[in-house]
Amino acid sequence: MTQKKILLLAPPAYSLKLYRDINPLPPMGLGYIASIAEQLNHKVRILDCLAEGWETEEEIDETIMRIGLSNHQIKQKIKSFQPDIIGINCQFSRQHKVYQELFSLIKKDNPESIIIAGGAHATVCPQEVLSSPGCDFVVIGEGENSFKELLQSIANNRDYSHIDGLGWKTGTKIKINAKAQWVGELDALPFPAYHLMNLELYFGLPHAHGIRHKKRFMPLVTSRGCPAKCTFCTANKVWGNRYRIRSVDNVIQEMKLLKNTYNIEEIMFEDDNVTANPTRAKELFRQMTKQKLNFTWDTPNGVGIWSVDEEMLDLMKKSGCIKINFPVESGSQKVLSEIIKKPLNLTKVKKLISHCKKINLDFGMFLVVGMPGETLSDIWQSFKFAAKCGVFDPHISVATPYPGSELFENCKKENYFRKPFSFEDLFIRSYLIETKEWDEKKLRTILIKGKLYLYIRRIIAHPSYFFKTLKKAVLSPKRIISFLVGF
Ligand code: B12
Repeated sequence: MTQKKILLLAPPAYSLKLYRDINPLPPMGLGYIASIAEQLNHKVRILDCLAEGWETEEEIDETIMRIGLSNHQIKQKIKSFQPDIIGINCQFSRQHKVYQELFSLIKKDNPESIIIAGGAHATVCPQEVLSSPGCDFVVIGEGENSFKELLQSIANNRDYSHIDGLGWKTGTKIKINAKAQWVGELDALPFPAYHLMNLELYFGLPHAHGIRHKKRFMPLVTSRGCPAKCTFCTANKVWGNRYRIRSVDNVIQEMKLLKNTYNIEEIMFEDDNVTANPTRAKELFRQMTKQKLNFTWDTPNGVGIWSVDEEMLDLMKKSGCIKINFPVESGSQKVLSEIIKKPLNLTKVKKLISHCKKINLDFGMFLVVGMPGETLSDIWQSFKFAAKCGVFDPHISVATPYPGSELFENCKKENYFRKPFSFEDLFIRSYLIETKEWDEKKLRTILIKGKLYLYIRRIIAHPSYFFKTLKKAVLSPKRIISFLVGF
């Protein structure tokens, strides 16, 4: 097979100017497909334009800036490597314009190169991505097998039209093979190509998908998919409908690589649901302790609470877990079961939180408000539920319909979008929808009232908190400003 030069690229990103609502993280998806390309003996490089250009801001308009390498810098990097194939990670629908920009920019200077898009956005909107000038192929969902077959076809000048989950162009027509096949045995996959990532760029950032506690941290993915089918989530589009796990041995091997080769001290499990198979999860945490891996770790995406019990919490704590997030989403069992469709019984949550307090394991709670069908009194129940559990600062998102989710289809069908849908609006405080129960104003009002209620409940539970915040405010007025902005 002819050896090709392959550049895998994580694009720059648009962010709010007010505060950076994006942060760099070692690009795991590109790491996996880079390893596949290396197995085929291609010459591979990974370029993370966001991390490499983290200090570079370009003003786009009054509210938006672009962070990352400039177009000129990207062109220079491409020129110096002269790749035959360029793979682009198109992860966020909100960033779709950056992807379009890159396709055109790269193709203009390198008309012979082949441009392949993959990632969560390319998965849910393959037609839109492929219709952008410059993009030659789209790989839908889990990328390893389709990418491998595509590289083999390109290198051997063979037909690729049979490849599972592949989108391509013939003249002006777009063809898409639906994604139907998934990796059967995750242990058979190579580890991500960490050696191709400039890891020092990420180390020491205070925020990387949540607060980091140690300088040298890494994301790690031990399973794919989630057995739940929450209506706002699109995880199943990328990973299919079956929850698949890596074996404990296989994960421990990767952990040892991270520890011994890269001196990693902290791990963030980026699984959609690391505990969904409790037997495997418990054994993993047992082995992390037994083998003295000594990682600090957390689960920024939260875990399926239904799969957690007190024994699991003990094992987590013992193996280095620093914080567990409970994605409760709603304090109304009706909303949870009938609207969000999460298989969680709320009666479990309070008991687990009490146990966290007992063993001194920090915890957080995720809530989502503004699901169609939810009433203002349902939303209020969520605030009350959080307070009852002793969680006074839950992370509250406003329901946002992402393409590919059941929620998105429902909002389209029932006309819940309050203005024409635009990819740019896809972030958690964009108030994209309204129903007959509420509109943006009512949601904003109830959010402020809810936060105030939780603040007061906190002071009732811990009167010293009031004096602490007062002291902090006097010592650092900046804090009081950010507190008010938070409101
Ligand atoms: C880590 C993460 C983040 C990090 C990203 C850090 C970074 N700079 O990359 C942070 C915290 C910043 C983040 C932010 C947000 N995120 Co996020 N995030 C994730 C998460 C949990 C993990 C990504 C990951 O590493 N996966 C593991 C790797 C192995 O999978 P992968 O990247 O998908 O790669 C595979 C395939 O996609 C494919 N592939 C990927 N790239 C390529 C390229 C080529 C060429 C090929 C062939 C194949 C290929 O092959 C890979 C191997 O199979 C995913 C959920 C998930 N489980 O994937 C959500 C996810 C990507 N995020 C999502 C969302 C919605 C957001 C936010 C909008 C939420 C918000 N707070 O508003 C913001 C957007 C930020 C912004 N301003 O644009 C959605 C995206 C949906 C969408 N269509 O936009 C996801 C899919 C979650 C979900 N279930 O809905 N996120």
